[in-house]
Amino acid sequence: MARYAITDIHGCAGTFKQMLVNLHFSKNDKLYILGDYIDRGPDSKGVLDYILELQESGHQVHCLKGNHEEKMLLSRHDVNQCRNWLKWGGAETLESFGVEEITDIDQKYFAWMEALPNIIELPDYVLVHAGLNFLVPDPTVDQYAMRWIRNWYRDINLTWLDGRTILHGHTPLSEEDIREQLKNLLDEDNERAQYLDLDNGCVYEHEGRNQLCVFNMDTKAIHFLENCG
Ligand SMILES: [Mn+2]
Repeated sequence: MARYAITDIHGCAGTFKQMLVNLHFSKNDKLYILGDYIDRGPDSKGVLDYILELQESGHQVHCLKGNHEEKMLLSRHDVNQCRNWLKWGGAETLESFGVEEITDIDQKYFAWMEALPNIIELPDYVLVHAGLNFLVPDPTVDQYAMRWIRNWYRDINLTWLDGRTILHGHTPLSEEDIREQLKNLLDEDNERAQYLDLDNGCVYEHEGRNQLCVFNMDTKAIHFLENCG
């Protein structure tokens, strides 16, 4: 049994599926996905369908809500939100569903997204999409920050964290920067480095990005898979 974390798939269904093949992902394993399943990439519908299929067949896939899911949910009833969402990669999402209007998408996808939590707390990990607002005494109160916050590492409250590690996505990093964060995380003398950003910008065709990153939460090994969609 293994526990894995990945994030920010952004419509890269082919890469996501290949990743699970490479992991030999089975019903004995757990997969945590930290949000942003959709937008920008070529097959957002394919990503959602695959996750739903895995969950329905009894695989342990636990999903968080990302800011892109929030934006899509808001776009159903708000013209201005929808205009922004289309520019943020929502147009590609509509295309993957083969529809022109967001209201033509099957309700089951919205119901699934609406039910997603913003945080999963485990004995050894805290999982969020973007990060935590440590400027308030209890960071679990600020649910908005969990989906949107950036540049929050300096504020981490180690007392609240209580020895756990924060895994998140949302801010794309190069492979080199992710490996550096992991090195700091594993360095016992570096007690403030209790975080790991797993977003390697799978959907972005930049040097050092364009890969899906998976973290084994038990062995603490990290693997990168080049976008193959
Ligand atoms: Mn995001």
